Amino acid sequence: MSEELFTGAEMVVKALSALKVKYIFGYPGGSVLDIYDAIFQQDEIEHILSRHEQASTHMADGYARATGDVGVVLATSGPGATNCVTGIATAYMDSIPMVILAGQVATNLIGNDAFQETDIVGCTRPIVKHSYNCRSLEDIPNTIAKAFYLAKSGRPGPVVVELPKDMLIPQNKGAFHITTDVKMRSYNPTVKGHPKQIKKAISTLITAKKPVIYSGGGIISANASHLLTQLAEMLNAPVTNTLMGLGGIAGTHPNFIGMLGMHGSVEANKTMANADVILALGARFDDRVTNNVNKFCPNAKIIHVDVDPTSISKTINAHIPVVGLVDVVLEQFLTALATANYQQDKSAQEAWWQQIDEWKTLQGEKYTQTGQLIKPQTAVEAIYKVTQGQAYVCSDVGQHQMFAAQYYPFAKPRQWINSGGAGTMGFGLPAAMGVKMAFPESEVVCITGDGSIQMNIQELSTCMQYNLPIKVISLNNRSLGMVRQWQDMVYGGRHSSSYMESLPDFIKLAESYGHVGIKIDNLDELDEKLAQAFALKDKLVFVDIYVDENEHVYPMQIRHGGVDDMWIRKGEKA
Ligand SMILES: Cc1ncc(C[n+]2csc(CCOP(=O)(O)OP(=O)(O)O)c2C)c(N)n1
Repeated sequence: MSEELFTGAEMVVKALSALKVKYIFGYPGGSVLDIYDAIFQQDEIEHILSRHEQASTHMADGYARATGDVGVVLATSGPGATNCVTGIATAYMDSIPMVILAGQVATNLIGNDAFQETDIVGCTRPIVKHSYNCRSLEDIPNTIAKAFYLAKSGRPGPVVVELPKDMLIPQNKGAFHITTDVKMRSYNPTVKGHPKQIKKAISTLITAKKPVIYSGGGIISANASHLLTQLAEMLNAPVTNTLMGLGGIAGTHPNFIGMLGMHGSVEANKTMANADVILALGARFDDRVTNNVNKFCPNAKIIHVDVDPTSISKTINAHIPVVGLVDVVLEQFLTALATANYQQDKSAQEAWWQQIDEWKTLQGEKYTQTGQLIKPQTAVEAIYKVTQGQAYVCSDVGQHQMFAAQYYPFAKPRQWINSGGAGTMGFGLPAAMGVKMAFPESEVVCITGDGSIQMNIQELSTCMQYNLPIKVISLNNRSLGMVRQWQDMVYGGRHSSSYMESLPDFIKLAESYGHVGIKIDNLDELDEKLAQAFALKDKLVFVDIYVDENEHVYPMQIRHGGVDDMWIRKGEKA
């Protein structure tokens, strides 16, 4: 009996099915119409039609961040593919597993400046983990399987697969073979930490007098939160999380001392600056954490655990590098501790915690709410209350993002979804849509700003089509608040292009897409109207909260200073 033959387009869909894909986020166009036709003729995979390819990438990204699975994007050649670039860069910066299937003109036209021809592999080369040009029909299934494997394994990241039109058309057919259990000789990320390094790390940790655990997004992507929490409790060590690592340990856990870095807590940054041992777990010492690298934590011995060896000692020299998957290395640490006969210096520990508690009081009252004009921090605390701390919180980029990070203590990993590395405005709404697709029964909130929301507001239409009852909450300060804050603090208050002198009526806009809009502009109605919004379980509600436009995000590291050189209030340093 002869083997059944398939078109390349059918193979794409069959491969995705074999890889257990549920959703493709995309937008059609000439070069990928055969794939759309193949999608139409099956019902295992659902295609989600965005209104802009950038949004498709953020949806796939949000889906990947919430589930840990690979997010899948499909775009046509040329402008469809280039519209994905910002989303690919966003995923790359935060190590998010994503596969982007990009159409391409037929192979005989490549290089001819053909209609909708862009070298998308070339365009995205610096912002992908890897990319593939499919040049043979039979290669399609295994190329896609490899792309998935690369996207998810080791340090995750986006992988582009370019599919020329002639590989997809009905005239060309081939046999379908796929190996989903991929092994690659040329790519073998280190899994286990080297036993000698584990031993060194453990003896350094148990003799530390002023230890701190600094953990990042790697803890979230490795599903290692429970191990981190266990280690912190065993060592009785304080834990600080990066913006990407929030939720890695519960925000209410007694060992958690807050976020560190540019807008980190006073106690977290002071603890880092004065520590004798820093255990960095799945974090990369980026500039939003370190401030001036030459002044960074001069007295600390640094243990750095990361699956990506190029991240170790990239900006800050590690005394004890440990290459391996952070969950596996944490298991190794815990086993070593369980079998080691050790005694920690209890009085040193007590003194260290006492010192940290004193630093906690430094910032005192974090903000003051007076009168009816709502402070953005008050709004975030009200959102925390009404969602009982259980919602998935997606954010855009700006002051609202930092207020959300500071005032919504995240109970669990993957609950906080934001663009940390790239800082992509326009990320919040589509990312929230991806999360809602993954967890339709969960409350999903998008905390946004009046600037950011306008960068992908067209997706309100997609939310209607797919019935995604997200709560979009805009902390509306009538300005690009974070830009204005920098202009206040660094540019003598010269507000160059940080005010949008015309804003839409967001309530009417939401209504025009078929959703509900609620405006809140005084404190007395904040809790009640938020409760009304969240009671509308089956509706997308756009809540437009008028907040104090003069508020700044504090604490804030002082530029070029050490990690703990901070403004704690307007005009006051820690
Ligand atoms: C795509 C993109 N363009 C520009 C910026 C620079 N930027 C960072 S924060 C910000 C202001 C954001 O304003 P808004 O969304 O209203 O939030 P707010 O700071 O007022 O809370 C800008 C312009 C960015 N991060 N992303």
